[in-house]
Amino acid sequence: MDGSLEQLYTQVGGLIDAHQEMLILGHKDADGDTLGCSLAFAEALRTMGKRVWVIIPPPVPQMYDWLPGYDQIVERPPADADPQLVLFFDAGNMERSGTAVRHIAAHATIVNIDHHLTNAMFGDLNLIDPKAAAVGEMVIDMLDSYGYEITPTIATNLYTAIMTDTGGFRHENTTAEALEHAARLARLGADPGQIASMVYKSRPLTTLKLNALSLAEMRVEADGRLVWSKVTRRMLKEAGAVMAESEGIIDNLNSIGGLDLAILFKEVNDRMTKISVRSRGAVDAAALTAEFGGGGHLRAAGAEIAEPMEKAVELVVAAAHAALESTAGSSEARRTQSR
Ligand SMILES: [Mn+2]
Repeated sequence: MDGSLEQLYTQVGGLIDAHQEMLILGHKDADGDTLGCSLAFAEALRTMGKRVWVIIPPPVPQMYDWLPGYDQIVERPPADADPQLVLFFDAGNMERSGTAVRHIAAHATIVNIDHHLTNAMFGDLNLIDPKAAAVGEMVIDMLDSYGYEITPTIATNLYTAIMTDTGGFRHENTTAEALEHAARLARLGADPGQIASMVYKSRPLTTLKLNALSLAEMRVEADGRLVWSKVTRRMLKEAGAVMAESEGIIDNLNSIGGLDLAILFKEVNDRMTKISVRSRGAVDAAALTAEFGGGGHLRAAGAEIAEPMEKAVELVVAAAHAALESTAGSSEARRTQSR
C-alpha cells in the first residue's frame, strides 16, 4: 500500500470517529465487489456502535441474497436519522449510484473508495487504488489500519468481492496480493468452495436460456478480433429473464480464442442502450467506453448510451473497428510471438 493512500485511510478513520451516523452507497447493477465491501464495512462500523445504512440502487441482484447482511440493505435512511458521512464503495462516479444519491444531506462529507482508473473523483476524500483487483482489497487494508476485527461474515463478504472482481481468480488483475488477501480471508472463515458455488453454480434456468438466445445472435467481425452480441427486451421476455441475468454473457463472448474486443449491447428501452466491453492485448476497454461517456478498467468497462439499440450498435461497432485498427500492429506482433 502506498503512503499517500495510508494517510487517506487515517483521515477516513478520523471522520468515522467523529460521526455517529453514516450512509454506505453501492453502485447500480450491483456486483459482488460493491455489495461485499458495503456489507463488510457496515458490519465493522456497527460493531463500533455506529448507526449505518447501506443503500444499493434497486434492483439489488437476488443472486447475492445469501451475503451476510444482505437483508439489512435499505432504500433510504429512517426519518429520524441525519447521516453526515457518506462512504461510496466501487462507484466510478456519482451517476453510478442513481437516485440513491438523493439521500445524501447537502453538507455531508463524501468519501469515495474505488479502484476504477476512470474514477470521477467526486468525493471530498478520494481513495483510489487502480492496482487493487477489487475494492475488497482496500477494505481489508482499511479494517487493518483501524484495528477492526475481520469476522467470518466480513471475510465472506470481502472474499466474494475479490473472487467476483477477478472473475473467479482468472482475470489479469489476479495479483499475488489478491490471492494472499483471499487466502487470509479463507483462514478467517470465508468458505471458497461454498462461495464459488453460490456465485457460479446457482444460476436459474432463465439465465441460461437468455445466454442461449443472445449467443445465437453473436456477430464476428475484423477477422475474429471483434465479437459482439446483444440482449433485447424480446429476448428477456422469451427467456422469462430480467436484465440482471445478462451479467455473464459478456464473459461467454470473451471466452473465445483470438479476439481482442468483446461487446454486449443491452436494450434498456427505446432510448437507452447499455454496453459491456471486454478487451485483450493493446485494446483499452475503458478508452472505448469513455467515447460514450462510460468508463471502467483497461480490460472491463461499460457505458450507458442514450440511443436506441440499432443506433448504439452502429456507433459503437464503428468505434470498435477504429480502436482495433489503431492497435493492429501490436496485435499482429502478439500473434506472431505466440506462435
Ligand atoms: Mn470493483
